[in-house]
Amino acid sequence: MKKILITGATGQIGSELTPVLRQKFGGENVIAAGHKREPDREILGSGPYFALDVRDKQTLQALVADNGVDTVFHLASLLSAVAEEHPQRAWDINMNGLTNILEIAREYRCAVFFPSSIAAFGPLTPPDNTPQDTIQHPNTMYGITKVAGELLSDYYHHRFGVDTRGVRFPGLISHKALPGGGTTDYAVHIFYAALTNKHYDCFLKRDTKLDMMYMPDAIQAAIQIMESDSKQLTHRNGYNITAMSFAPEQLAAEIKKHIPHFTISYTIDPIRQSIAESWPRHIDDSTARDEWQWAPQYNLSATVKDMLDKLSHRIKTNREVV
Ligand code: VAH
Repeated sequence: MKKILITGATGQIGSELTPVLRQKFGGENVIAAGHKREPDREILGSGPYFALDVRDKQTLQALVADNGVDTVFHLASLLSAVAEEHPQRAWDINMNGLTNILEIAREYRCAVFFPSSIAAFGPLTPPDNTPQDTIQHPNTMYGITKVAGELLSDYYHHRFGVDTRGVRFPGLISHKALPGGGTTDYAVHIFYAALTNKHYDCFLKRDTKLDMMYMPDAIQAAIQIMESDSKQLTHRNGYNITAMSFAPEQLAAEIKKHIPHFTISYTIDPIRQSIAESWPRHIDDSTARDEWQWAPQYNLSATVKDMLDKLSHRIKTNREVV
């Protein structure tokens, strides 16, 4: 990796991956592209940024060609809940965006990181210790675009030799950028609510167990798989990875250890509840651990402690929350 393009650079993953890659490879060598006209100061001030719609193949191609990009982290995507509200737009952005990236990668010999998700599984998938290779029959538009994305990425590798790689991310917890329109967003919003008014009204049922991961582990996974020896990767796209699995009531109990008066209530959002119930409760990530030594660092207690430390500092210093 020498010259990197990150699409979706202003999103929940992109806003943390961009500074880490710029630290590692040099600001000028990491081009950030996002749908926002005005990203946050950190991204604007540390390297090149371009406003970009990933459906605009011409602009995307010019960015890759003019900058000699050799690796693309393609993060631009509509997430699960908003994709159920706007399924046709989700297919357009998620699939035509990916097709543009893969076609340009084929022409300019770029490696491509594609983030799949546990959403690539569905109600027929074994929900506990979900195997790497099993039934994938998602009943959400987001999940359909993730399965299709995994298959298309595999195809471009086998048919055209494009170096495509990817993981199935669980719900991601982060303190830099708020997630936009996901089903697991409760696991981020709860921290802001706990610190600002010691109460959170959760849109998922108290016992809805889902795989989760703290963002530093997610960033490490994305970089580690792209730096792995290609010969080690038999699965290539869509590696199961997770760090922990918990339900809202367990997360609330962990937060209460730090904020004793914190309380949680439940006002269920039927759409996001039904999406969550179609996903596995806990996936088996032994294949990623075997093939490219995946190893998360943050469990639930370490995540809660770091999130509360970082966010309370942010709220105290009143720094922008992107
Ligand atoms: C979502 N955060 O909720 C994403 C993620 C597994 C969930 O893909 O849509």
